[in-house]
Amino acid sequence: MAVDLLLGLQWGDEGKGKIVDVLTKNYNIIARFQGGPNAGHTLEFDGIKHVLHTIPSGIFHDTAVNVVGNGVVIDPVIFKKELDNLAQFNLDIKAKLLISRKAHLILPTHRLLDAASEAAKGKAKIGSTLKGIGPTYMDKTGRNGMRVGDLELPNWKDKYRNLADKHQAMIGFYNVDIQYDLKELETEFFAAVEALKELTFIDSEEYLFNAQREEQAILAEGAQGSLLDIDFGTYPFVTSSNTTAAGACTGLGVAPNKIGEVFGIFKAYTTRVGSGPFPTELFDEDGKTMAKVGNEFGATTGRPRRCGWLDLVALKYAVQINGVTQLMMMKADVLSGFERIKVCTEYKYNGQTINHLPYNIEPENVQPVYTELKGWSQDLTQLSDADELPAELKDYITYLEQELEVPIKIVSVGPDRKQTIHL
Ligand code: 2SA
Ligand code: MG
Repeated sequence: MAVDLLLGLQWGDEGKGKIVDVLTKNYNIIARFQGGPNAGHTLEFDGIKHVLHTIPSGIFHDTAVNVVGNGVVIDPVIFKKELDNLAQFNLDIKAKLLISRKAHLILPTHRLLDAASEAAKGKAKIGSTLKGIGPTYMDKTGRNGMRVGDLELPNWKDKYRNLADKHQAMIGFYNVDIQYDLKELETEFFAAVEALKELTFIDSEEYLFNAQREEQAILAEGAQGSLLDIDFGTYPFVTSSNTTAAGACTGLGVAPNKIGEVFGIFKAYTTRVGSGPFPTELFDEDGKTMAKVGNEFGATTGRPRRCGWLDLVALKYAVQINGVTQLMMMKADVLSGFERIKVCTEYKYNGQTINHLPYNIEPENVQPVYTELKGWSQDLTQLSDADELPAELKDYITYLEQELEVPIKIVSVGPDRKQTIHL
């Protein structure tokens, strides 16, 4: 049976967590394939809001097994906090949450290296969540990393010590003032590792291969967004993993010809948190309204998110790179009350008009060209049926479907599980 994928088409925070939770009833297995605790996947139901960082968003359903794949990087300290938050819900974690032995570990010194690297960059900083993501993936590709499976070896602490000592020397190299108490961080880390070792470690590629043979339905859950992809995003203002569809193959061991549906999630407008170019960014009242109504704050760091109109040039690029087969439009309710809805259809690029994403999309090179559509004033948050959507929103949907050549299958009109309209 094919493996379906769900991923973000913008700069993250599209609402992947919510949709995975909505779709989990159709799947036996939900598997995260990249990223780590830099992610903040928010789910809301029964009046409670949950934020997950490393644990897949199917965890609240009794029927699904959740797999943390080899492409993910795990910080035991944050993982333990996530587990502690879940303790009150009586989930059978040992049976329902399986961890790949090949997933890499974020050490306390990876976090310190992240902080040192960002501090050394000054104004040019990436705007990292400072969770140690970049340094951990650097150790992975540099062939120095520690993996979950190492924790099963008797000498894992020696391996840890060697790597942590090397990191400390590297922190010195940055020549920035980073205050830390490594002893304290290590005590916390070692305690968290013991909690992690209570969980079930698996050879996840083998597990998922067998599951496919047994006709189990698998959904791969992406983190961050396509424009943060290490290869195809707005480099260097990106994260350190492949957030696009190919990342699910390497991050889970799923063969490319075994990928089924590719669900692409996008907001009805655009947001970005952290540094980097953002052609449709708004600095006016419209942007402020989006931020306020959309409650646009980072789910991991609490940082305010930058807001702007939908960028169709960038969205088309993401649809192509991922081979998206179904679209899901999130936060349509946030646009209620705008008289006109703007969509960026082209860029003015060094005096020319272009409709693809160029190498450099810094503001001095790229200015957005907009098309305007009529807005709607109705509150959408109580709607549950596609027929009830205002005509102007239906027009917006039809317009985007024509431009992107992919159907929009879900419109989300609020954070709750129930505020989901199937088209
Ligand atoms: P990192 O932490 O080194 O991977 O950061 C590199 C860039 O990737 C961005 N990034 C994100 N963008 C949106 N959402 C993310 N998750 C959190 C959330 C973010 C938060 O769900 O809100 O709470 O601030 C996420 N994770 C990484 C990051 O902003 C950098 O631009
Ligand atoms: Mg998020």
